[in-house]
Amino acid sequence: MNKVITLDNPPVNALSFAYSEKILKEIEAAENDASVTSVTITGANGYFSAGVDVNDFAKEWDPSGTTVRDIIEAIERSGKVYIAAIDGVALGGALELALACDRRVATARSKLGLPEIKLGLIPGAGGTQRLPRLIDAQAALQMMLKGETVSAERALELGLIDVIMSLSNDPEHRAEGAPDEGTHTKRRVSELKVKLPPSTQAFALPYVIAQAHKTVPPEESGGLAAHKLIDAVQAAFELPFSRGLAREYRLFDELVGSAPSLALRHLFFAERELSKIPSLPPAAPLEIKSAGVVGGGTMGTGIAITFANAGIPVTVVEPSAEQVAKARQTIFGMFMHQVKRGRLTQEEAWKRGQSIEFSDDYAALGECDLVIEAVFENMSVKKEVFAKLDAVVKPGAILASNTSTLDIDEMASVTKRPEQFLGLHFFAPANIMKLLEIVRGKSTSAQTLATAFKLAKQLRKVAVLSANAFGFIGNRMFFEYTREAVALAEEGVPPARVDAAMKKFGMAMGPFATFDLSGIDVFWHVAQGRPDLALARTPILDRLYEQKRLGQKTGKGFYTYAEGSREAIRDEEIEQLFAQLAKKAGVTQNPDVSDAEIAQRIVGALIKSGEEILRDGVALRPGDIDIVWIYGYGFPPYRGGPMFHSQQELAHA
Ligand code: T1G
Repeated sequence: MNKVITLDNPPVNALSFAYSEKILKEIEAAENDASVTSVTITGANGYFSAGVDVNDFAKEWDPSGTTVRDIIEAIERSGKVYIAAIDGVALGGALELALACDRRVATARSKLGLPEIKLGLIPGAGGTQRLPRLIDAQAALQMMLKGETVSAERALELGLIDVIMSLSNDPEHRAEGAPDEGTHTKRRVSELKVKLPPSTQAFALPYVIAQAHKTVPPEESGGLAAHKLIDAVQAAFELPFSRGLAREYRLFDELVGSAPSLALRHLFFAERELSKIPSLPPAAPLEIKSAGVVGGGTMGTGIAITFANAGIPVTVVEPSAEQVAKARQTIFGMFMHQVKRGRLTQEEAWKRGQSIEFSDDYAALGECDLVIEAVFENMSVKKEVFAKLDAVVKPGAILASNTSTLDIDEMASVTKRPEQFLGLHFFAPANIMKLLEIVRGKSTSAQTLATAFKLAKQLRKVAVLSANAFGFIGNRMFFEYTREAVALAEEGVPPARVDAAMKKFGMAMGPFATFDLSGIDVFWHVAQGRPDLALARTPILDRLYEQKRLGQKTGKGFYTYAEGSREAIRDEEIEQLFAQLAKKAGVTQNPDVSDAEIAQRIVGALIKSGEEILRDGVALRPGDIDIVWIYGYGFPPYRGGPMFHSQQELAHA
């Protein structure tokens, strides 16, 4: 008889210590029941399982406790046949459990993966030893190094599952229809040989391993788990299964308490907290079936493509036929670029392009469910746009501004729908960057906010709520971050050295290179409007603006750029300009400051600004600020974000 064991621990059937205990008991019961010849393990709630409960890692580990490892060892010891019947996601420890079974069947919608590296871990329940035995070892290593999830179709191609089949919606009936071929034979993956790609001879393994280590970042720069993963897979190549498993367990246990894993687990939960807004009354989100964008510049076109990529028809409005034609050209150019890069098929690009309408008449936006303004960063221009929009757009529609700094309430004041008004601050390039700041005005309704968070998921954005305050969360902190960088340059530290120190700290890009990418004029205009900003009081911006050194767009900024190149070339003229300005201002020179001190000062300014933002209630939680800086400003994830980083620094001080 076949016994069905159903993983049923809502919401995602996570294999917590406590729940693993329950499942182990069910397996022991099946083992002790002679009438049971085979066992089908499946999942309820639309999931197989999301793997081990990540919350448990924060708990003190009780060695006598039960984990998924114990369940797997029981299956491995068993003489009965185990079938994993997968419907939905099977991730981490859950896929490792399935790998310990003799058969794996899955529905077409299933997704399978070992994403532990995204938590700064490695598979720690046999995955690094069984996966390279079941599928091509190189493919197995890449799958775990990227932490990628594969579709059922790809899993079948790889040999990760035996068959794709429809399964009864009722887990209890999932044994029926399982392939009876070999139903009666154990087929332990642990007994299989590691599957070397036909092109790789055994003597080449050390080279394969050495190459793999070269493809991942250094341990101190976020590569710790990756190097340990390669070590674990090397053990699969070189050692018998049980010794390889012991090596994996040791490497895994070394990572659980590691700083990068603590940081990445913090971000995992911080990201899932974002849409939980305390004190916000529950409200049913509206459906956004059509959208409009006013402004076809860099931001407007990126936003339009973001909606098209999500399958939401969008209309772009520009004031003249010439500007409409330019916006159309920009958008089709961006789609063609995606096709050239192989990220989109010609046909898909065409289809998405067709879902974008263009007009020079606001009336074309009349029936949109949402309209986003993305025009020049000037209050009176924006108010003019919203006054016109409020008159033509249907009453129930939501109006939003893509402003990156300006007062949302002042804009809403020119409309009759302040409760359906908010900020939706996208980051350039809007169709690439995952971050979206949702800015709540003083009258923005709970329904409008709920609609914005739901829309963000549709647009595959990570949305963070900000109160309506200058620069919201990200930019307010960025102005303090860059101010400290400028201060260091005024003290005689070349901008190139400041940037190099910040990249060494793990930032994707240094502050001065970011200035040049975003455009010096953007900061100059903001500074004109906010003389209270410390950055506004540094004379360097005025001098660069006067000299038309606006960054990459003019080939000169804090760096020089060769024609058509984005490569930043050190420019001593800038260092001399800083020296002149510093001399005039009587700034004490301190050129020999260390890289670590540079990073500490700049990140220190960031953290201080973050603390002020929390004090002022602009951000809800430190984790929200961390997510903004990870997804919007290239802060290194293995440090967990500026606020988590500061906590860790304090904890270890
Ligand atoms: N542990 C604990 N809670 C989890 C969880 C997990 N593994 N996965 C999800 N949740 C919670 C999440 O916090 C949220 O809670 C709710 O479930 C819904 O999640 C030995 C050690 C499964 C694809 O890395 O990728 O196994 O906010 O909002 O968009 O090798 O969650 O509602 O309170 O994300 O539908 C490896 C992580 C673990 C998978 C579902 N597994 N999860 O996405 O919903 S390490 C993972 C996900 C491991 C072994 C090692 C996604 C999802 P709340 P959600 P979703």
